[in-house]
Amino acid sequence: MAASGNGTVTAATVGDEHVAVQQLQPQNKAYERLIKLGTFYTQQFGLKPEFYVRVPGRVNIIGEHVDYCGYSVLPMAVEQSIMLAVGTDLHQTKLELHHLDEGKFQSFDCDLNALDIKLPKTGGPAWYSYYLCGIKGVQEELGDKWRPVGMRVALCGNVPLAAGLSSSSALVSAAVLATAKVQGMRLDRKQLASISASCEQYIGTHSGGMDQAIAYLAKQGCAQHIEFHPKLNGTPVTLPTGACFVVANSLVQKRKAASSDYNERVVECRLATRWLAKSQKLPNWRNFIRFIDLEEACKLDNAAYVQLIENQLQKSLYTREDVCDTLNITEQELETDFLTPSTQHMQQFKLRQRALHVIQESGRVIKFRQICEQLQRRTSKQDIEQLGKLMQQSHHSLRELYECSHPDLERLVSLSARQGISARVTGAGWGGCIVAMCDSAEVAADYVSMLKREYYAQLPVQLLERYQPNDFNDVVFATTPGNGAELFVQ
Ligand code: NG1
Ligand code: MG
Repeated sequence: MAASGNGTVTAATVGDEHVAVQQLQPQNKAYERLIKLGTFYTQQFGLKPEFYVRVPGRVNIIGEHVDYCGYSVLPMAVEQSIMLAVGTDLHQTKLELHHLDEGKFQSFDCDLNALDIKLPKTGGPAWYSYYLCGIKGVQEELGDKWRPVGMRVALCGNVPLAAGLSSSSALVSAAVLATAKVQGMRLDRKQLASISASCEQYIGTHSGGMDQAIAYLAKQGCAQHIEFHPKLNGTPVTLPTGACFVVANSLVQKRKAASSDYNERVVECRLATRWLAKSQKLPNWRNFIRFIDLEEACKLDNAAYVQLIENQLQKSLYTREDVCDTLNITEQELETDFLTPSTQHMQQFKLRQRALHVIQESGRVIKFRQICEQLQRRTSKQDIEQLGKLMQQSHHSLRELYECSHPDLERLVSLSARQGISARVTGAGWGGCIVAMCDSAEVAADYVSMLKREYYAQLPVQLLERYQPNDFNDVVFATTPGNGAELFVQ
């Protein structure tokens, strides 16, 4: 049920074009956590919250490191989420943030007239910076129409941090939704997703829009094929009947915003695109930085694109000099036009490997979706095996060509393979989680027990102590596709 403008309550489904305001009810999945957060809000501010926001994390089934090149991805929302309890104060312009986990996340406040997202040289941004990104995104979207309004916020989250499950984007997207609501904007899901994707870049990561898109477009029961080009679109994809997806956290944390690995890959993709565009003698080759735009301009199919890369990018390592010579740019131009603040140190570029990964991975996403659609009409064991193969190929490519795996992720993937289960790193990598596909809930249960025994029980004692009481259920779990962003009133 949802409240409409005049206060009456009308039926609404999550996944509508806009985010409907729902009445918070005991049958809502997140009810208990939201009520607990509401109580915390009241303790902090002495008032009741005006509304609640819930934004989920996500697991990407296939299509890794392709979104920033314009290619489509296939994620689903997980149950874990970020939640906000929000109130406003029209008489002032202060933002106040209180995290339920006060020990870990210190309270924060600032004047909304002086928003300042600080990016320290080392250690990565403070937790509340992600919230500030969201506010800044809405402020820029509204331009002259922006009026700062005091916001009191209590928040909590159970998306594992720095684990490739998109805790950062869930927080940014939640901040965008809350701020948009306070500003009285029309809450269009695609528009909010785009604002959230652009403003997360204030954190310094040149990411694509996958996480923010699924945060808003997810629907219970299916994954989403998310396309970014020519415009943002989500198509529900029904996963094979019986298939059960398991997420396993390696417990290796990777704070992307505190390292340059991610942006280095983005830079290499942009340089490779420009290089290939020039090789095709396109008159406007200097305009290309995304693989997908070149594909369109040259009308390349996936196989022809792979061929082009193999012909034009033969070296396994390119130096600054190679790149500058071919692109007719000076080193200074390389630094200002291609290298981001965190990647100024780059001396060598693996253009061939990165390009091959992106183009082949983009092909795997399309195949994965096609097979899922075939499986809707007829179930075939071969098709399911084919999906597993695509996941294995994706992982292999991320390890060998994109170099974003980690020894502990490799251990998880090998243990999976030994049990006949296809698994791959999900999210940006270098740590974080794997996602595995099992044929049935029973197979998944066996698989989870095996990982608990063979991976988690072998962890160093300090870590073991932390997880034993709850049996690792928070770090290795089967997951089903949940809803995207939700807004509640009580
Ligand atoms: P995670 O793993 O959630 O940090 C990142 C990017 C995505 C995408 C994946 C790799 C952000 C906010 N998200 O996700 O856009 O590029 O890596 O596929 O940086
Ligand atoms: Mg993230």
